[in-house]
Amino acid sequence: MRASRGEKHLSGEETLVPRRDARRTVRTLLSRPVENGTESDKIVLTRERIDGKSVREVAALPVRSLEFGEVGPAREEMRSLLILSGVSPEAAAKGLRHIGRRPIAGAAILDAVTGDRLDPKPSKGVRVTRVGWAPRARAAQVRALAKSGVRHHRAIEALALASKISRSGAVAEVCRSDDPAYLAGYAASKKIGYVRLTPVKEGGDARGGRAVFVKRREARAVISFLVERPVVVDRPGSVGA
Ligand code: PML
Ligand code: MG
Repeated sequence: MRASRGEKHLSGEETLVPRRDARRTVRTLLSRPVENGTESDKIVLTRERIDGKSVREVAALPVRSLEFGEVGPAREEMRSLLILSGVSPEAAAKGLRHIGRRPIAGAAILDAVTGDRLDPKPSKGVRVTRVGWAPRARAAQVRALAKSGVRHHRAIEALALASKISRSGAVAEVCRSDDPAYLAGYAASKKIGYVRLTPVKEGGDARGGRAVFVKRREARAVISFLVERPVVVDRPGSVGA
């Protein structure tokens, strides 16, 4: 689902569900832009049937949440986590700048060494599609997150996306919400898992985005995995401090 107003991207969401849940899911997705308090003048929803045999099943990344008193130290920790995952300091800085700009519909693909943009349409980015939770795993993950005080649907959706992205061959990923009222963001990779950080922006700021860092020679393969490969998250990730 993509919601926009004029040329401006407002919100988007993907999911992959068993056929019997398709109708209900369509209704939920169509209600999101209203829920976010944004007024879209166009919503595009694509429903697509996927061949079950092509689906890859993965476990969710383990989750940790870090709370900071201010934005500065939270962003500094985000930067360190990217570097720990194998991103160069220069590329990490470019990624953090990207997620502080006006949102685009998809993720920016960045060279993990130079920080150069590698995706073919920089004004759009790459939309990570064909990913969703197996219903039982989702319910278990929702319970585990709730126990640690995380209740927003953004967290569960972002965790599915990050779990797919971490299996794409990408080095790491960083994300900040474009919802002006949602102040959490995360850094993720196979090495560090899914690390939520709060606050990564000041309230009222509608800038945000997602940057995926890759080895330059693998960019094409990563992009095709992100867009095409159906992935179901069928096991919840551990939730720690
Ligand atoms: C979004 O949906 O706008 C991105 C959310 C990023 C943070 C999710 C979380 O709370 O873990
Ligand atoms: Mg969004």
